[in-house]
Amino acid sequence: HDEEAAARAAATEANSGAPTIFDKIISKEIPSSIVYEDEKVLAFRDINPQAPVHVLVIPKLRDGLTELGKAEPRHEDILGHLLHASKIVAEKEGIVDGFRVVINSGATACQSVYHLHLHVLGGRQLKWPPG
Ligand code: IU
Repeated sequence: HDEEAAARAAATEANSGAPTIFDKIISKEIPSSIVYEDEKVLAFRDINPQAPVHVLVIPKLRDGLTELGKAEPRHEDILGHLLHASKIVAEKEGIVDGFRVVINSGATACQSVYHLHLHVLGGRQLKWPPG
C-alpha cells in the first residue's frame, strides 16, 4: 500500500533524527491555533480534526521521542507532564467530563508525524472501539 510505504518512509526519516513539521509549529515559523503552552509542552488544534475538539499535545523537546514505542526511563517525567497537560486542555475546551486521549505509535498504528503527540478528542459522543 502507498499509504503504508509513505508512513514507513517517514518513520525511517524521523528515526534518523530528521526534524518534523512540529518543530516549525513549536518555533512558530508555521502558525497554529494554540490552546495551551508551558515551558515543556505545546497544545494546538489539529489541522484535520476528527471531532469538534481535536488538539495535539507535544513535547517542545523531542529528545528521541519520535514515537511512544521509543520511550526510555529518562522520558518518564515528560510523559507524565504530557498526560496532565491533556487534562488541562480538556478542561479549557469544556470537555473534561468526557474525552479521549490517543497516541498512535508506529506505522501500523497510522502514526504519520514522528514527534510524539497525544491526540485529545471530544465534543461529541465517541465510539468504541476506534478503527
Ligand atoms: P498521527 O497520530 O501521526 O497520525 O497524527 C498526526 C496528526 O497531525 C494528524 O491528525 C494530522 O492531521 C496532524 N497534523 C497537523 O495538525 N498539522 C500538520 O501540519 C500536520 C499534521 I503534516
